[in-house]
Amino acid sequence: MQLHEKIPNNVDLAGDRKLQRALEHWQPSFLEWWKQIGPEGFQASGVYLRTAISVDTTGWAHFDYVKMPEYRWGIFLAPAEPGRSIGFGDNASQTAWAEVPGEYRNLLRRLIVTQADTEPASVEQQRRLGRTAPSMYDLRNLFQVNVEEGRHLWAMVYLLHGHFGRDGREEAEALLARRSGDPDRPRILGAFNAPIDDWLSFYMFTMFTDRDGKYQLLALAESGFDPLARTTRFMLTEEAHHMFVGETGIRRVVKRTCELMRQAPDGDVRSLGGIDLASLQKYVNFWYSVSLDLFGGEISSNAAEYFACGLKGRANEKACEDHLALSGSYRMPVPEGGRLVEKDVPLRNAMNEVLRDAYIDDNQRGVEMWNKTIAEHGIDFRLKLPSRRFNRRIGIYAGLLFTPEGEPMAREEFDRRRDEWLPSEPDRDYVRSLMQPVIEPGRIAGWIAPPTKGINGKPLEFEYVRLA
Ligand code: BYC
Ligand code: FE
Ligand code: FE
Repeated sequence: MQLHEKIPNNVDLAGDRKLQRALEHWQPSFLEWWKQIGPEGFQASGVYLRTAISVDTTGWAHFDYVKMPEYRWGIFLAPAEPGRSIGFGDNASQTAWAEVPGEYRNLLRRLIVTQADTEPASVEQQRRLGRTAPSMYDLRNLFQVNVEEGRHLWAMVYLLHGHFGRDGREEAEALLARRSGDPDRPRILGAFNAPIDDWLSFYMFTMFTDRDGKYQLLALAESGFDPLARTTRFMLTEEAHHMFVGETGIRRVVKRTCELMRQAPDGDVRSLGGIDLASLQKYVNFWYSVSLDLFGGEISSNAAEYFACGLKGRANEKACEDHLALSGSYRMPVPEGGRLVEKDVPLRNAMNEVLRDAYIDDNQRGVEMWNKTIAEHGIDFRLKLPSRRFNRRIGIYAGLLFTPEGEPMAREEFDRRRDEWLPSEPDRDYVRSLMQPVIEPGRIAGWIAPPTKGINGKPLEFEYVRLA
């Protein structure tokens, strides 16, 4: 463990002078990017942050006040498993690769660059949220997520510099040059170009979009390219907190809404400054569907190739029975002439869909927690995940129209009912109107309930951010 170097790491960076120099050269560009396009304001404030200092499952995190630009972004790989072999695909049982196999170089680079690109993109998307935080606790969580996404970028840039030579260095530069939402040089994947300028969207993003991160990282943690498997395995430990922020954030909004519903004589929570459950459902519909798109097409030769080569597996591949996936198939409803027809797709080509299934189940569990809160207040309303076909832009359902229940429908009816299902401009304006900063320690905005506990055993009134 080399914690006190310029770039903290557990990969013996000092033993590879060339790589160390390359990364130390990239570091100022990263910092320049962070200052330019990272969190707006608060850069001189002390934030009570968690910093990764080891990869032990216990005690890997250290909490203290840090100014964000001084955060110790480090490179940490999960410990090597001696004798690890590739767990799936045509190369199954071969020894896992410590170096990039020449024939897979382009495929691997593409996977790593795509993963890498999402990390700075999310920081850019969230950069203005600090100004409207509903509490100091939430403000701190936002910055925690932001610095860790920065570290995830470091994790991928380490792979690019360490294993892809000059191309890798160029890709690492390009990662700092693309910009979320920029029409000329956008981020690679759709959802990472949508602005996140209200806190409800932030919780939805950390619930649904960071969870795509979890499943993509689980699939990459199975990779035959061992450095990728090890780095993503450690990233997953940080990811859990991001999804916690989203899931509990929405749960707190739900709770507050329910309290207000019982206070408002006619149940109109907007008159009391709350977010109505119908609007929450629309935000769920939007963020869930754009996040489903991140899994790629239902029928994908790219996915088949990644699996065949042993580059990207299924989440928890070890629990699967057949690691070759050559004989199985996956039955899915495929649009044909305005109808849905059940088709059997060769399993390898359906790997994106297999991963999406695991993701959907995981989300369902979260929705049930929110519904428990609603039920506890005696309110007859349940939040639902819409059909996976609803509002899609990628894959076989893209460009077609479906109800939230997944039934095909005509354009005219969809247009008429759109605002029942997706946030309308007035809905967004209303939610934005609630975004007034509340950052005195211990205080909380009126549209969200306080968290049930603080960070790292600290009380809610703790000064999580020392404003400068
Ligand atoms: N937007 O065969 P197809 C995270 C492209 S999130 C735009 O259907 P494939 C995080 C695709 O590139 C996790 N384009 O899909 C979360 C292809 O282009 P070409 C990020 C898209 O390749 C929160 C074409 O459409 N990690 O960590 O099997 C905060 C047809 O492709 C999209 C990864 O994504 C889209 N949504 O699957 C911070 C893991 N989807 O070849 C961080 C690495 C597809 O025609 N990436 N396309 O030019 C992958 O595994 C795959 O690239 C994908 C796409 C699953 C994304
Ligand atoms: Fe990340
Ligand atoms: Fe994340």
